[in-house]
Amino acid sequence: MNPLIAAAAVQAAPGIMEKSFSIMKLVFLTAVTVGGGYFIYKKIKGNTKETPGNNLSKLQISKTGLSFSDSEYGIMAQSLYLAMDGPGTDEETIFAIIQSMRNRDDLLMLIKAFGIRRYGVVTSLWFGSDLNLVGWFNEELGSKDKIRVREIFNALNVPF
Ligand SMILES: [Ca+2]
Repeated sequence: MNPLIAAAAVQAAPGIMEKSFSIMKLVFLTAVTVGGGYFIYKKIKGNTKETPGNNLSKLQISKTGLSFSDSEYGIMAQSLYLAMDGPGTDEETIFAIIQSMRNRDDLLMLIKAFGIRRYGVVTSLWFGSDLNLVGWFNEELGSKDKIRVREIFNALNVPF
């Protein structure tokens, strides 16, 4: 090697090392920032999605104030499922049912009776995701109907 080029390379080496080190630092800091930001975003998003159906086993329902029998909640939950499953949405049935809930415990029982059901274009196959009633409403209803549902839920002290 030409001694002059070799000398230049030796001189340049620390600069190159320093440069690649600072690029690595930048990559690392970017990863930490983006990763951390995403984590916080998921945390906040997850919190705003906290709805009663998220943990069905934790639902505290007082059975003394219920307006319907267990099997009636089951029938209404099934009617909601049929109103939403497959193409289209039967909003009329959905609102008729949720508007007949007279108190918080009624609505929680309905959510519990609905449970977690597979939501997808082709249901009961591998596609889609397992959603509670709130999740199904969010998938099936337009924004105006969601506002109506939120009003009904919130009037019964149930988050939506
Ligand atoms: Ca549908």
